[in-house]
Amino acid sequence: MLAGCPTWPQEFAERYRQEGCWRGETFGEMLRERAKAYGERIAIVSGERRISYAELDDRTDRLAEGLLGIGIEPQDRVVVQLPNIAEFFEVIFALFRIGALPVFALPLHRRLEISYISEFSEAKAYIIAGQDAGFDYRELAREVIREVPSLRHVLVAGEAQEFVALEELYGEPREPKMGGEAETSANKRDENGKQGGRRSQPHPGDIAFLQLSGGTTGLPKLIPRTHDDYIYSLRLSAEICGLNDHSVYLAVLPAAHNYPLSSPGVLGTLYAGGRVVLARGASPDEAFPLLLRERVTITALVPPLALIWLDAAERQRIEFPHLQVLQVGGAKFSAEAAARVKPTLGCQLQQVFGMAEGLVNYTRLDDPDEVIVHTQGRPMSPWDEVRVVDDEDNEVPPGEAGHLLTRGPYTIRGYYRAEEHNAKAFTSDGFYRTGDIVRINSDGHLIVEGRDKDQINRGGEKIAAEEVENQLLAHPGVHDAAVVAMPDEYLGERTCAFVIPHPAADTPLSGVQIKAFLRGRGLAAFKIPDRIEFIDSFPKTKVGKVSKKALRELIAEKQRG
Ligand code: J2J
Repeated sequence: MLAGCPTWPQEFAERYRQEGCWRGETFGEMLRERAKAYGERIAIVSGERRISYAELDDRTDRLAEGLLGIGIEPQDRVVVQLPNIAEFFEVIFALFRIGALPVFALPLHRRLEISYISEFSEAKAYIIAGQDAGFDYRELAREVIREVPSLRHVLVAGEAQEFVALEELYGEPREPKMGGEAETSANKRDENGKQGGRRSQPHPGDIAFLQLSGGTTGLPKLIPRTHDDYIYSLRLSAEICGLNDHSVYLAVLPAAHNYPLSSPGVLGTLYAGGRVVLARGASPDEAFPLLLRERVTITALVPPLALIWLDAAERQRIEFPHLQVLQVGGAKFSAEAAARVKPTLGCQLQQVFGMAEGLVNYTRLDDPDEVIVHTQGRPMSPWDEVRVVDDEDNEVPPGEAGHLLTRGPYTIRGYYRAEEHNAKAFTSDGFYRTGDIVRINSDGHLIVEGRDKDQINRGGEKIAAEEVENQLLAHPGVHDAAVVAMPDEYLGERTCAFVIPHPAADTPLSGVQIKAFLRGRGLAAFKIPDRIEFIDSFPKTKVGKVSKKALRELIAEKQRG
């Protein structure tokens, strides 16, 4: 097991196993079994490519062999920053088979994020697309490898320039032996259970990958997920969403996000033997033709995108006869918009309130409209424990709003190598402090009322205020900075930075200059404040802390004009 990953106490692990939550599956074996069961049926559609389960399995083996060949070993960390292309899944399944750990970066991450997570996870390799969505990842890689000595390989899906092309690592296709299983050194086992004669099979209780947290702290936190716990979460998600081998899931959100990866997402669909269609863009222009051509049955959106789709579908008077379920989550979906889904798109809405740390709540497909439109659902597992508490961790009376705490068979017990932070983010008995303010109604459904964490939820994309503040403070002309959410009609929230200029600065600061400075430092564009307000001093709370509440009110008032 990877060091620095708190896991479940033994009694909990035993219970989760006994109750059948953890079935001892691993991702590598899961794909192997699906390939046996579904062979030539299509697993992934990516652009013009249609990849069968057998081919995915085979390419995964061949890539695993290539990765082993360049020295990627069990437990090694590999930063994966790929858009929604088939290679994303070939790469992660190959790493799963080796027992190496993907560290999921978002395509929008830039030098600051990638350098930090590579360094912190001591990653050995960095896997990128050559160029995508107008951005050259090779240029980013050049900067990152200068800063991170542990990175020995940059592998490129596409034109590699001075780096190694991922395609070169795939060994020769193999003819399957009788019985359907191709033998490669990556999956061949010797009599000691070692594969390829050099390593043992990943254990279901091992950490499978590291996921990035939405974050509330100055530096991003990494979430360790095991094969057992993650497969449980996607298996249950697939069940709740009614997935089977005829389901077609359209992935429009970047697959590195927990939501499109596992709720039930791409992995849940593959678990069910269905077909995954990878979209390169989320706009109606790109997604609608795919919905029709591929006869998509289920897809997942964040609220701002759902609004765009609803408007476009109404304008175009278009119908999607095969679409059964539209999932909306990642940020609060207004009841008004929720009520438009069924009449406009002719499919069932499912609200999803989840988190990369674990707990996922769903409205069920057969819930009454009232529940689907007005609540964010209920926990997916009977073993999810949720508590709603006041500031002193005492349970609030039923129906009242409070802080949501949770623990369960797929909710982490701590972040990777973050002992000090874990002591604050988890209770002493292992409940995760979600930072969400919720209320549970009389029939057990959760309603998200707000948030007590220092984070901005920009249309589903999470931004830790402290991380942006630290970057602002690096500017010599900035004396102090406080970052808050401001209401936005379209995204729900955008980011506003209040900045106190340095008294000794000789040239006056401008917002444009500060934004350029942040971009220059390599901060992802979605974290760059949408608005910068200069201020002489911050309003304070009674105990002398910066009052973010007062700042939020100030900017909301200014917006109202
Ligand atoms: C209000 N806030 C929500 C919702 C998430 C499924 C779905 C979403 C995520 C996700 C995920 C919300 N209404 N419906 O991982 O598997 C806010 C909460 C939560 C935070 C988690 C999944 N759905 N949120 O969004 O890790 O504040 O996961 O704590 O990105 O998003 O963010 P993230």
